[in-house]
Amino acid sequence: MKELRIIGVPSDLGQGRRGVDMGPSAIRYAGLEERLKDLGYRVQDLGNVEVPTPEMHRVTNEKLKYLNEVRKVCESLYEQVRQVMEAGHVPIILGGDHSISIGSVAGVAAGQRSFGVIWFDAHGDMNTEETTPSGNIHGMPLAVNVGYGHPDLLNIGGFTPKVKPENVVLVGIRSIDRDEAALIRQAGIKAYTMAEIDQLGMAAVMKEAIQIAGSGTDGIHLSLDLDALDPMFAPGVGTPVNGGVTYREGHLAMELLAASGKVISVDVVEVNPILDEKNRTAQMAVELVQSLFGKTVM
Ligand code: NNH
Ligand code: MN
Ligand code: MN
Ligand code: MN
Repeated sequence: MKELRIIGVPSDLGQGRRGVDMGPSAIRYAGLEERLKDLGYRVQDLGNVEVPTPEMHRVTNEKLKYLNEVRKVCESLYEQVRQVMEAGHVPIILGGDHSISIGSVAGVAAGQRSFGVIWFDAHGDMNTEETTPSGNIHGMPLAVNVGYGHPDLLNIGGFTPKVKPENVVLVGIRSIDRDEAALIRQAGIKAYTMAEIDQLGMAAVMKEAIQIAGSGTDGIHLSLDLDALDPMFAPGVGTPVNGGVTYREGHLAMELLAASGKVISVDVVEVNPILDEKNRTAQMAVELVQSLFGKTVM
């Protein structure tokens, strides 16, 4: 059985609302390590990557807020994830806002020749400096991972792109910016909207998603943005969008990924304890990760 390694990244540099920097603590407090040990895994928590506080820095580029700081955090995370991958273990990266996935996917790419990505999110995260409505880098990580964006972000790890767009799938989207939609199409990334999940069912969508990310590759990285879930089940996120993935749909998706046996790494991001209700969203995150690592009823 694979060994699991937890890495916390307490960053809120990539988005506008404070609090998501407390995500790693909230997810740990919800019992992540113990629940994974219950499933029979050997688990080690490697602690947190060092992250600067936004108050210590000034925004110099309104279209790429905290670019330098985000880059540094992602470089440290890249290094850690690469080492975990090279040791043959499975990294579980706890955010933090979604900008950290620039570092985690870079690390996975360094340790794994060929892989696909399933990006579970209400948003596309396919903005660039040219298309961003907010200047927040958490709206850009998927674009960077497939090769679009600022050179400072593309160059993390010294190579780009990190993953081939034909092995990338978006699942759960329902809030896409206009010019962002054009880039998703141009890149050729398969995207399953909530409407398609309604029509086809989550089982069929995940079957196709696993096919796209997993066939002809050596594994799948799951980037799990908790705002993919409906705010009813995950209220503690910075940018909630109604009409999301239900509790059971979320678990079904994770269960199908577990059954595929292809998951090599995972990000769990955007949990904001300040906006949460009694740590429900962090608990939801832990439950989803349990399903992802094989928890079944009996
Ligand atoms: N698309 C918007 C932006 O780029 C919002 C992104 N927010 C997210 N992404 N939470 O997952 O600013
Ligand atoms: Mn070891
Ligand atoms: Mn996201
Ligand atoms: Mn999102």
